[in-house]
Formats: sequence, structure tokens, C-alpha cells
Amino acid sequence: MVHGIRFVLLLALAVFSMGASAQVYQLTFEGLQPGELVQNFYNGGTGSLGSSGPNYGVSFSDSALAGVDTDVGGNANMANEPSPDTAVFWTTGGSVVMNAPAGFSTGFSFYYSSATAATVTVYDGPDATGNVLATINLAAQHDGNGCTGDPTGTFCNWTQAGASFSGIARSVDFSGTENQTAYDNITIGSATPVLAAPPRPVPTLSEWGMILLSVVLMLGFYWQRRRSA
Ligand SMILES: [Ca+2]
Ligand SMILES: [Ca+2]
Ligand SMILES: [Ca+2]
Repeated sequence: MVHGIRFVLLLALAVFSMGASAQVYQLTFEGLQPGELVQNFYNGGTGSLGSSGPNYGVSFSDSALAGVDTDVGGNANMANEPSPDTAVFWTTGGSVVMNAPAGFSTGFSFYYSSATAATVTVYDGPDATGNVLATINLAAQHDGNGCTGDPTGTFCNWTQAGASFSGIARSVDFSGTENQTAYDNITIGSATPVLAAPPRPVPTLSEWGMILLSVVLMLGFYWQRRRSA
């Protein structure tokens, strides 16, 4: 029995020492004001109008701005956003780049609504440079499936898309046409978008190791008490 416990303990320590980072973050863009540039809203700073969100170490190039549903007094002609009532889009600059200097692994995903075909590209370098880790091609679908909703909005059909990749990603290029593509529930670290809001980080391998270690220690004490009873 003691040998068995020792083995599981060593296993837990091995998992603990791997220490891989696999946190999942979801960007819902809620909290930004209509037309506010996202900028450092998710980077420990603020958007262009002073709004601040959780610090995920993620920033956006200057043209990225918040679209808030016109049904709630905003600036965006949309409906059925996966997290109401704010999404991200842009009106100048051709595309938007998201930078995550600390890097992320495993996968990348989001919901989108687009009147044109678009492509999202994940890179291992900053500012859409370095190796391409994943390419996600998107079809136009913004008013598809006969969608209606909340109560108005032409960009009413939202589809989830994403990709798994190996390596460490540091930037993402969102293409599409200005004013024709919107993104929401951008999920860092997962090939499928996380729906829970607010986002909760999933336990990392090292955290799983700690959980396993705790269970093993509790079982160990239990067995010892039984044997000495
Ligand atoms: Ca809405
Ligand atoms: Ca609407
Ligand atoms: Ca949202």
C-alpha cells in the first residue's frame, strides 16, 4: 500500500513539474462603449474612451472598435450576438491585429458574422509576423438561416469557428471587409469558443497536479488512520 501511494505521489509531482500553461480566456467586448477603440481594454489599460476590462495581456491594433447593438442605443446593426450587446469590428485599415506577447497555446476560436468571405490567421510572431500556425477561412453568412432577432439587426447570423495548433501563438490577423465583418466571444487557448461568462481559466497541468496531490495526501492520511485504528 505504501509503495502504491509513493508511486501516485511521484506521478503527481511529475505532472506538477511539467507546469504547462493552458489558460482559456474569452473576450466578449462587454464594457466597451459604442465606437470605443479596444486598444488596451484587455491589457491592463483602457479603450480610447477610458473603459477597462480584465487584464489578459491582449491588445488590439488601432482600428479595432466596439460595436454595440443599435437596439440598446449603440452603433452596430446586429442581432443575436453570442454575448449581448457588444462585438468587435472596424471601419478603416483593412484588417485588425490582436497581439498577445506572452503567447498562448492549444487553440484559437470565436464567433463571427460577415457579409463577405474573411480569413483569420494565427502567427507565432508579433504583429502578424513569423510562422503561420493556423488559417481559418470564413464564409459570408451574416443574414443567413432566415435570422431575425432582438428585434432588429442585419448581422444576425453568428457562427463559431476555430482551429487547434501546435506551438506558441503571439498574434492573430483578422481580415474581412471594413464594416462587413464582426467578431465576438474571441477565445484564446481553445479551438471552440467558451460560452460561459465571465470566463474562468481552466486548471493548468500543474494545477491538476496539485489537485491530484491533495487527493493522494488525503487518501494517505485516511489509510494510515485506518491501519492505526
Ligand atoms: Ca443584441
Ligand atoms: Ca439588434
Ligand atoms: Ca459580446
